[in-house]
Amino acid sequence: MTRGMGRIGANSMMVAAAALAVMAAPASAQPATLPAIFPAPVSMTLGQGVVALGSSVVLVAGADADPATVALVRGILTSAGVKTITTARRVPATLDGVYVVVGTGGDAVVRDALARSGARIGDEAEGYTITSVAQGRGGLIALAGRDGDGVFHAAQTFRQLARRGTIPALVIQDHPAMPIRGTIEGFYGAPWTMADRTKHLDFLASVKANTYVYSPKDDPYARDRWREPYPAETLSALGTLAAAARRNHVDFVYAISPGPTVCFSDAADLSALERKFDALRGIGVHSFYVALDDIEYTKWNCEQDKAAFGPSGAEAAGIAQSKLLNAVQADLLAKDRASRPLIMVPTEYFDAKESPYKAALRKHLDPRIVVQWTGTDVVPPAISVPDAKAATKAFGRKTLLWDNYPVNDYAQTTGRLLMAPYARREAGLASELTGILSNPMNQEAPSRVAVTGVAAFAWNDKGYDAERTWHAAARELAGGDARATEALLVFFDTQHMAPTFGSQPWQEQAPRLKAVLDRVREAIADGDAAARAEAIAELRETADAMAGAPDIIRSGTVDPGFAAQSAPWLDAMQRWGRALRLTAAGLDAADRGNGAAVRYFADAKRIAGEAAAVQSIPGATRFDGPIRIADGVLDVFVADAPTLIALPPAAPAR
Ligand code: 14T
Repeated sequence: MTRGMGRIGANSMMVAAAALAVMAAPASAQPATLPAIFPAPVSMTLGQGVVALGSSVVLVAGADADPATVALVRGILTSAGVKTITTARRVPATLDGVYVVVGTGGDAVVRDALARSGARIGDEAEGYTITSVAQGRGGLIALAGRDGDGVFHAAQTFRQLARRGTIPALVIQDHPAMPIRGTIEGFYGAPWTMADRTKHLDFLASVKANTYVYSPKDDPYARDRWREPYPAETLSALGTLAAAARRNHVDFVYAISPGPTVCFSDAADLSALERKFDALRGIGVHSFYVALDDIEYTKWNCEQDKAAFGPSGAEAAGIAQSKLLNAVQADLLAKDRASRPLIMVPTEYFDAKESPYKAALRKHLDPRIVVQWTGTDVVPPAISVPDAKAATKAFGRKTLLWDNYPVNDYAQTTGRLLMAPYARREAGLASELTGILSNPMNQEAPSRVAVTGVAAFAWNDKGYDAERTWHAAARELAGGDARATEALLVFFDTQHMAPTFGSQPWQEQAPRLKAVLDRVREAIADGDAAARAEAIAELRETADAMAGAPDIIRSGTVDPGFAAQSAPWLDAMQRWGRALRLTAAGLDAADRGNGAAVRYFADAKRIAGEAAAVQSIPGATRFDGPIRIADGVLDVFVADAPTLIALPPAAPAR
């Protein structure tokens, strides 16, 4: 636990104790408890009493409050069971009901509402303050943003608070640690569908992320045929997406990858790039990106570059790329004063080692241009503050981390979903990074497990708890249902292993399952009869949970997109669960000297064979192949089990 969380904890205990004393009288009264909010807010302090939302609420929107955010707050209230929402322009001194005030600190009604809790809005971009005070039978809740984004984030936190129906008196002060937080659809293989992307943008908003980069490697118009205009239909679909992003306070960034064919010194190619961006600007895109990863940078694509920049090589490539991108940056600003800085990923994106190429970028690339980098490797095992410091030094500016997690487009991820907690990024990185973009999986909904962690870490790296955020992601996908949440966690455990480009994985396989299987091995090897029976009983329950989880996940409580995109994994896990159940029956029979053990083990082996043969959906993921379920842990145990205990003679066949 970090120090930040500790402080919230200690505070809450003292204040909660006080609240309890005030409210102790009726037997039905629940103590006010500190809510769990993800991303973890910077600070959250309980006050005294609670505000029950009840059936009617008065909504007071500040004059400058964004109507879309106000509509969002209305929706949240309705979902929380509020039947009647009336509006007012002021809040009475003595509360005669529940008031919800929404707006920025520019509005007196908002400032006055905060003042009743002695709170004010901080200066940080995207920051917000939420206060709730209980007074008599009424209450006042203020959702106050430092800016429009801040009001929107306050509403997203309010969504989590309002689920309880009863909101404790509290003060939340919050703002992001990193200015850029989100995802880059930057993988190889089947791109997301427009429907996936639309849902993803809603999801990003819910975890207070603010950036989505469109950069699927398999969009021909963004890479191989980058000079050609988009078909009208695709362009219009991208425009719809950009509008969905805007509604969600997410910056939609369009990325182009001209590297495979570009001629850096050719004015016609600069024009082609600008024309492409102009077309996207025309449909409402205001942020742009040039990707120069995974290209050959030691030979020119045209003779003209040799004349302009000299013989090809890493340093010359750095100069040529800088020249082109600086021109693009200047064009963006000339056409749109409010345009955000251009973002780029360099050709050397996978380490922070000093090199002639990086020196050229440092020296020549417009300092306004944001540079991405993936860590100490393409898929690094961890990212530390010193790593990021080295990148700042090498690229001559704070970098925007491109985190290749949970992307599953490389050979080592064949047959896997990567659904371990987002871990091993050092607290303190916010001071060395401008932000983090996660490169997700071909599967959008399963990617949310890790991306929730990325967004929460980038929002508050010092208050981030990987494990609790992981649980929160499961709860969210399960629509708050406890049984479905547990089923998802059983599934995530079988997809816990995170490979790297090296031979050692950076996250271990199936830690929960392994602990159970280890206990069985130990009890059988060294335990007495009672210990063996207990361990085998636990194994049976674990197997039942695994065999039963897929039906729960497919039943509709969990996001249907999640079940569809993980279909072959759920199928395989169900079969593995049955194989493990038969293995438990075999061990139990053998332990009792029952000859049926042999048949149980044989059946387990057959079902395990079927489970191991389940294949990925052709084309849905990069590198098709057999689905892996807790591989190296589960398959090994099922194979080993019959050898752990002496088998009684098989029951004679009848
Ligand atoms: F630009 C980058 F930061 C980056 O990571 N580029 C690609 C990315 O599109 C891909 O999804 C990711 C994971 O496979 O890694 C990069 O692609 C590679 C890099 C390699 F070194 C693909 C194969 C490689 F051998």
